[in-house]
Amino acid sequence: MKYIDLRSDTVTRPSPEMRKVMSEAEVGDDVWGDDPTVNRLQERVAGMLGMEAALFVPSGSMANSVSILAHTSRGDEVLMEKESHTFNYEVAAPAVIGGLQVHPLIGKSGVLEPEQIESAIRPMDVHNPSTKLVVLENTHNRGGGKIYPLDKFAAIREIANKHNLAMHLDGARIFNACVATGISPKEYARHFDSLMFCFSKGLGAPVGSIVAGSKEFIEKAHRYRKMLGGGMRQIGILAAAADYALDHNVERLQEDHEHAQILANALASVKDFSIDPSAVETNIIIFEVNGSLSVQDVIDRLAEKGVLMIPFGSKYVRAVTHLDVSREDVEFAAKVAQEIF
Ligand code: TLP
Repeated sequence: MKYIDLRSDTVTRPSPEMRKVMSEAEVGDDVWGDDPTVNRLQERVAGMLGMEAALFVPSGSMANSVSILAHTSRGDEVLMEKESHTFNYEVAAPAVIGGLQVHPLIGKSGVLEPEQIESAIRPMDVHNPSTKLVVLENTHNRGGGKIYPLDKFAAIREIANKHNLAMHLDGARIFNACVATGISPKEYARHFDSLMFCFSKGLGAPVGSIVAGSKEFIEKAHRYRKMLGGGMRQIGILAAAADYALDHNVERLQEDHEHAQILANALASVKDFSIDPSAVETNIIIFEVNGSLSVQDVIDRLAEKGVLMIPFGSKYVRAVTHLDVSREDVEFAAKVAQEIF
């Protein structure tokens, strides 16, 4: 049976064209700084983001971890949103590896108000941890692909400047936000000390994320990447896929957003599901399961018909559109959901 895999945009497979550029990539030992394809990619991304330097890392989780470590010292406090990826899905790395205290704040679809940040900053006192860093997420995964409004970043930046805090953006899906709003990656990055994004999600590369910031920040992040076992060797083959993804797979994210709308509208017509299609801003669809149905029932019955989604907490299901899912696939998934529920 053909499966329409909407579990995540991480499930995309490299296309034949992407595999071709990978096979032809010039490589060297990247731990020695010798891989020309990696070096070119890092320079390209730093330029795109208006940052001094960038560092290729194996995963989005490592990008966030090295960034959080590079901005802080043991015992510091980090502010982040309660539903953020860094708080929920990174195996408590800030606490375990960084010796940090995470202070989660409750946002609306992942978006925090500047006043919430300001009132969470601890005053200097012998009793208190030092608040050092704010981590934000755009688009927001558990917020249903919510785009963080740019003016909120600007307002939070002002507060951060006043209190000497660093700001890191988990921009795993930053290009979804850019394509949906027309705001450039540089315009988002301007408000942050560091920004990471993933090549391995909607951009369709098999592996890799990148983090950008000042030269000094990247030097620190580089040491932490080595400490965490992320120093890799002839990875020009991966950087070539990432470079190809930037050239070919950014603008087309708009299609994924259109497909998400088709699916969200269809799901909204199902009696036992609740979803507001106008809240679906990019490629992530989260809907609530009501009545006597359990989330697992929904997942299982869809899977029997070849449509894969994942549970997102006890009452919600997540579907994500991406470049390996066509318009026909999405229409089929929508029809299946409408027929069986
Ligand atoms: N997200 C994955 C899962 O881990 C939930 C997914 O399927 O959506 N930041 C954000 C906002 C993410 O969504 C993810 C991955 C990461 C960071 C981590 O990236 P990886 O998986 O490369 O470590």
